[in-house]
Amino acid sequence: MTVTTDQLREDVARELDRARRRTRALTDAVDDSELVRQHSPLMSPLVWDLAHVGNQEELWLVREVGGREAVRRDLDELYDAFRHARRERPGLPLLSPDEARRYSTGVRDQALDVLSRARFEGDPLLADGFAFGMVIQHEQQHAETMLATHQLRSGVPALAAGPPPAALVPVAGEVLVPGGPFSMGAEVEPWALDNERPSRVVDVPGFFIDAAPVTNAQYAAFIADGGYGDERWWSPEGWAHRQAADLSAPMHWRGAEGGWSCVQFGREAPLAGDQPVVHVCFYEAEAYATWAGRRLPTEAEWEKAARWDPLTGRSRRYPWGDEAPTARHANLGQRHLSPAPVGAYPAGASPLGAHQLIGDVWEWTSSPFVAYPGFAPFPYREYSEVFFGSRQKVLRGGSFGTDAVACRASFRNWDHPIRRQIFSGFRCARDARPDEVR
Ligand code: AVJ
Ligand code: FE
Repeated sequence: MTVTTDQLREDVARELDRARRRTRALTDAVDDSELVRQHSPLMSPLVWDLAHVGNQEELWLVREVGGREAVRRDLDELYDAFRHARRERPGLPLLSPDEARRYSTGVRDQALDVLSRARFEGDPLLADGFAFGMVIQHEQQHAETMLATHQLRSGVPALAAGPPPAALVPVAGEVLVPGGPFSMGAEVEPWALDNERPSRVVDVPGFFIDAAPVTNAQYAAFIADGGYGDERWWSPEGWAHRQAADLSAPMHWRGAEGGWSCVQFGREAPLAGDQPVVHVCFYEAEAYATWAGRRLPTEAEWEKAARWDPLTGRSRRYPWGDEAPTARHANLGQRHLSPAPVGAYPAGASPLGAHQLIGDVWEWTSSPFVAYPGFAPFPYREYSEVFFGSRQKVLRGGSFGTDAVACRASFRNWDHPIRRQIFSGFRCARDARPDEVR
């Protein structure tokens, strides 16, 4: 990056502050008794996330970068995600909400002092402010996790936001992505995480991908056609899970055929047919695609559709170019508490005409989460490496709950194929026949 040290410091301080305001908004929205409660065995109590983001910031910015004394070494064990599964976290002797707030604020004061003295040279951990960027993305990732916890909570609604923008253009059908090589993975992305690297050239045969994510109305047609009862559309594992978990509609849908509503952050409303479907697991996405005579895109296909510029052959940072996301480009950053209707972001479309690849819903791909060739863990194995080969699936593109700082067209998310408490949707793809590629 060609920014001055002062500029970088200013950018980092602003992003740290934005992340903390988001954390505080999500945790101040409910009273303390709710912060310590577990709303689902899939999720931590919010008070755990609150102190965990502070603990990671202490480990990386205060101790590692700053070379300073521990603030609270005794907390490392409690807030280590690998020591305690989420379901066990409410039983731990966690900091109280006030203690957690004070702890994270104390760490932040020290991190800002470390920032004011940081040199950003020599040390790869500090180049372009990477360690700060990593901690900022970490806090924003937990902000999305905390938003998913809010979605699982019952009781009086605690969060509010304006409705998403209306559709501006009609978007339907599929777009052809011509076959050929493209550069996959992060090249010049200063805050790209280890699993996005190294970039390499991948040859992707021609394929078609949907111009938009699958909508609620489209998904309801699959249900109406008996999709959940027809084993033909499901993979063997998918069918076994569909039976065991008794799936019959996306999570948070209520009612029945013809009269669906959905519950979002404690408010029930009629299902918006033109919004991307959200809260489906990988197996549901896969079954829909098979029913539709299609398939899920691979991770490489998704990234080529999102980044490849047919005019220059270059890979962009985002579908619309290299410019950071704004409110015109994508539904990101918890500005709205739902996906936006298909067609709401024409300014965010790719050169080939694929819309809403970034924002709205995370999109399941058919690819397992594995290392790119030449991968090196950086700076810690537990971010990505320990999850490679764990049969988790890659999701791409970010959701309405994802912050822009933790979202780009090379960004890789992953989860178990049964998970649907996350803001997950999908779009379909298919091979191009030889006569279709010319
Ligand atoms: C990349 C979203 C799968 O939440 O498990 C947070 C991000 N890693 N703290 C997760 C993460 C460590 C991670 N995901
Ligand atoms: Fe974490």
